[in-house]
Amino acid sequence: MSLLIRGGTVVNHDQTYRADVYCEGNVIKHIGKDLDAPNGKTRIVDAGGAYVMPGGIDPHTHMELPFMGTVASEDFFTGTAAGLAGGNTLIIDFVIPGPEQSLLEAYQQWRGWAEKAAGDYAFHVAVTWWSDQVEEEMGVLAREHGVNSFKHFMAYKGAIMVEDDVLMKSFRRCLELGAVPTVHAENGEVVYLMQKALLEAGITGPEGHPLSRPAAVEGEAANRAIQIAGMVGSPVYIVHVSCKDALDAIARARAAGQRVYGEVLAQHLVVDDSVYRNKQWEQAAGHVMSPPFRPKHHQEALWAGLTNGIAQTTATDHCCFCLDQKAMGREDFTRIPNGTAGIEDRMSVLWSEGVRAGRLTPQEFVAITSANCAQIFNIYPKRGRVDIGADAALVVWDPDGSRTISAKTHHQNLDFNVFEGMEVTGIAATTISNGQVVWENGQLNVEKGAGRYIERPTFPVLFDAVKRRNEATRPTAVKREPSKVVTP
Ligand code: URQ
Ligand code: ZN
Ligand code: ZN
Repeated sequence: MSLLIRGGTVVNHDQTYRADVYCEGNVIKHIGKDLDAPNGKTRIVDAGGAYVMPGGIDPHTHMELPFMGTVASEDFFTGTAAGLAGGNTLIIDFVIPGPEQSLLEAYQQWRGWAEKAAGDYAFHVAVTWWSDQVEEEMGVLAREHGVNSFKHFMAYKGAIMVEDDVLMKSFRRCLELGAVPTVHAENGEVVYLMQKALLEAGITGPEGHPLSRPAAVEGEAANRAIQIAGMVGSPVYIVHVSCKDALDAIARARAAGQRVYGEVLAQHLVVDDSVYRNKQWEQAAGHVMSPPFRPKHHQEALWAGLTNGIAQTTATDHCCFCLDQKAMGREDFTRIPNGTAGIEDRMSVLWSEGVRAGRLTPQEFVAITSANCAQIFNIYPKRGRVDIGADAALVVWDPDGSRTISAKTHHQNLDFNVFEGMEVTGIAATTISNGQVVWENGQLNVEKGAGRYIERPTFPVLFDAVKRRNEATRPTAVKREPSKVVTP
């Protein structure tokens, strides 16, 4: 199958130029002006002056996640398909082993679930406990299965939360393997105590959720993870940074030369904590996710973080629970399954509130929706760039197209949308995945199982250098004369 995208303007994170793009199978073969189709079988896509960008990469999703006593309603087929409708051509989802479950066994479980995917996928693997077996299996996953990132939850006490000792051991192991440790940074102990106090005070509704996990809870944990990574010498990637407190911790570390990355969710950029005071329980509960939506002033800090490079990637933490699932917490907000959706709307929200609003250039848009993530997780320029030899995973982006976001019309398997009613400008006109047109003229043309697992190699060069530096600065014991003190 060959495909020729004509009449578009190629936008990469570092260049913009008018060119046609010719793909054969899943590879971009030629880029240039006025290309001809080599034969009558080539599919022509008329870009009509729109932008031709690398397909979006969402580094944070949870399709069909078993969590808080239920299973997320979005599965790998419907979720990746909804992403394709929004211009997203790769997700990095999470394998989250149960208590003392083998990481490899959990990885095989998730790989099985993902076989139905319509779009491409990769996996971070969560370290939810520690043992010699975990240490060993991290190596197998890194060497043999293309996993170069390991997740750590500092929240969710009594479920998947790990303590500082596991953070340190796992960060050391990541450094050894050349893998990136990532963290959900909230102080799970403090959240647990604040939840208890709120319930005892009779606050059982969704308004209790943000009260139990204020920005300080995230700022402290982000700083702690960063300090531990600093002592180990590993990089660290903070997922869903939602507040200035966490951004400031990242900024301090980056200013000191530490390799720290920050990820911002599209939802946290435009939704604030007033949603939890909605008189309608469903409207408030539908917004329960962690970290929670914050007071509005944090949004400007997050936008600033994306434009000044303190944060590098955007994501959605797409983790869907329908309202009847959210109702599990009707009498107790701590039992409301945490999670919201965003995979279909992230790129339009970022274009509309970022580029159209004058905060981001089109090249910066490509950086934060695709290229930076591809570089951090070591799949650039195969992904994250329109270039010869790169994957034919592209989006023809219509900068002037507009749509109104609604659960009534979205392709996500969820009866709620945190962007409900939002009019966005900037839409995916055509999405190409694995060299096939999978979205055009508002229609999905997807196939169950067409999505591929994308392996992500580890970073030996960079990490070996860090290990050498660690070796060179290893403290040594002071050599002393025999003590003169006579012990009784
Ligand atoms: O914490 C996460 O990232 C998962 C469990 C999704 N839920 C959420 O509220 N963010
Ligand atoms: Zn999280
Ligand atoms: Zn998550």
